[in-house]
Amino acid sequence: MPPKVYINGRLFEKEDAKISVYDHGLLYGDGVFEGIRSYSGRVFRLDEHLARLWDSAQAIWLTIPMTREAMAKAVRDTLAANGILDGYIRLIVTRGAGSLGLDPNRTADPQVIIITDSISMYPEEYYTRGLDLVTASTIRNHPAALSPRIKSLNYLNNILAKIEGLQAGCVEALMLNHKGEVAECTGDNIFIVRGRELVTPPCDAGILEGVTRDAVMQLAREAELIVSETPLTRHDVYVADECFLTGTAAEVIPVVKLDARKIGTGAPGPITGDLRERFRKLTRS
Ligand code: PXG
Repeated sequence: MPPKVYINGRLFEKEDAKISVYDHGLLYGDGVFEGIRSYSGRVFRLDEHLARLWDSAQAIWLTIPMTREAMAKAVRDTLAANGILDGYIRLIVTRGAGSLGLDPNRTADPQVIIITDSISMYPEEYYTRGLDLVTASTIRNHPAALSPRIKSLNYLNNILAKIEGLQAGCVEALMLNHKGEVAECTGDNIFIVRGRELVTPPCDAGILEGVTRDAVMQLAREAELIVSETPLTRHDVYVADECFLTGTAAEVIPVVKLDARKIGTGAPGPITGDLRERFRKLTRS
């Protein structure tokens, strides 16, 4: 069955799913988005993703032209129309078509797009061996320039860091914030383990508040780990017992090297393994 894409309340065949070249989402990255997973027909933390989408829109003065309930229904209907049980959902709201100037008042209606597809996962060996990371020289957007808490269509900041990682042979790269602290990776949040303590940078370190990050902190508390949101330096990562990343696509993925320093034993650690297992149970039970 060819995929069907939702645009403004209608389903289009993939090749007919088109928006204007005058859309400010294309011209300026003026819009917001979400990446969501469906497991066995259940959408994981849809309310949290919609809350973040609405917060991102609010922060850029973009009014989403439907209710959250209608959006939730549209997501489920699009999954159903495509017969997808386990997959990936990309929700996009653009500012809409306008003139070639920046002025968003010259744009017409915001476009609401829902793409559902199969999920492209990291290969299994990355989970069993763990990832090597490098620190990108591109720092995360300064929160006073463009808050990393906004999941906007302008992802150049992350893409530049991703290219640096790829050029160094790494599929992810660590990004520091404007203070030189550890922020997050290009599409994943970062955690370290010290003894029975799990530490991740706080939201005001200039990060996206990941939905997976939140779920993993909750699981860690259930596992009776001490969980804290504390500013971290690269040194803290170098000397950690374990390190892992969280994200909608990656779920929980171990990190075994940063900037050619072996972390812990150099193999995925037991607490990472336990949290990965708990996350799998949460999403697949
Ligand atoms: N930080 C950033 C900058 C992200 O973009 C996360 C953390 C993890 O958040 P969630 O809510 O997913 O736990 C993200 C989200 C991709 C891709 O293709 C990745 C994201 C979004 C869109 C595409 O790798 N990550």
